[in-house]
Amino acid sequence: MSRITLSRYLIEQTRSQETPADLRFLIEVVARACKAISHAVSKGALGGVLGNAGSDNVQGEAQKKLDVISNDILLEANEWGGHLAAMASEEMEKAYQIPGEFPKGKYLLLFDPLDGSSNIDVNVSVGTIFSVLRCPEGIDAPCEKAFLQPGVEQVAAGYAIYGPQTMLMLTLGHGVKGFTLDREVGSFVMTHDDIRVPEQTKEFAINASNQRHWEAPVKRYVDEMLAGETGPLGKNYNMRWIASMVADVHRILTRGGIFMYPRDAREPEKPGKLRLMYEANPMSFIIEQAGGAATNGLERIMDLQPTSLHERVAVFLGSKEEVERATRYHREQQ
Ligand code: AHM
Ligand code: MG
Repeated sequence: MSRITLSRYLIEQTRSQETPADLRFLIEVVARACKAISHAVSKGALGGVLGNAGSDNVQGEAQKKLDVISNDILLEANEWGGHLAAMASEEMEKAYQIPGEFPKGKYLLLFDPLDGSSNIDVNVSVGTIFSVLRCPEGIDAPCEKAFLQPGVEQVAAGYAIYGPQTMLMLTLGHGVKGFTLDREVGSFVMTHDDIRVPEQTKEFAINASNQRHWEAPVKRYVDEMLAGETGPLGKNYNMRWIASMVADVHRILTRGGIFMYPRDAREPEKPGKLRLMYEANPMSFIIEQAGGAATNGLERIMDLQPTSLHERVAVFLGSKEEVERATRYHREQQ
């Protein structure tokens, strides 16, 4: 059987008129940038790319050299093609305007250029997460306000994972497709058609070192899972925590599970660690398109109205039954 590359998949999507040509081009450009990031990541110490860049991002986190390199790769790849109105990134405080010499398009691109960056220097999987929105009409220089659309407005989302293999997982709103990078040929090839998250699971992911800071519903849920088959859930659960959301979500897409990064008492003013617009929303879109669910403990993440570009949110996503249980425990607590 002939191989279906990402390009062929996108062209066929355009032919069936489900994907406009400029959106197809946008995804191809993002995929090309992800190949370049994969290449940079894989060089490691040989390429002199490990370690800190010596700067902080808008959230006050120390930027790694590869955070900055990945951000630059995505900006440079996407600024000239005429498909974007503006970009926003975890690594930039404000929206990035398309330079005046280039034409502008109708989409907004948001990304976390290198997610899981605490894992870079220890050679553990990291990734790129992206989300695509339409730019509201009549806006010439889209500022933060243009981006503040709920996740249900996303027209595409995906992530690249740089692990033992480099893969690109993509949704255009009708299911999730997985592509593996064939390094010899240089193209992404479809290897996972119609990915589905199993509805039930016996595996959960949470940073358990924060246990003393958790709210009561999370403590209850995790205690019940830890109680094993003689406990109220009647199952022996396994736990995994990679500390790269991309890698944890990828495992859940592949074999099920629930991922949790709850609000906790460390920083009461922040509703969680992860960012709504370029982490939680795209991952929620992918998980929902694969038959899973994603909430902030009370509401569907993709229904939340963002109030700022770098806003944080609590995240419970993955296998439907487990996300529903975690959400129910939060609602009962209200
Ligand atoms: P980053 O975008 O700065 O890399 O931070 C997000 C990461 C997620 O990938 C991961 O789920 C989480 O932070 C890990 O947090 P912790 O360090 O508490 O384990
Ligand atoms: Mg991240």
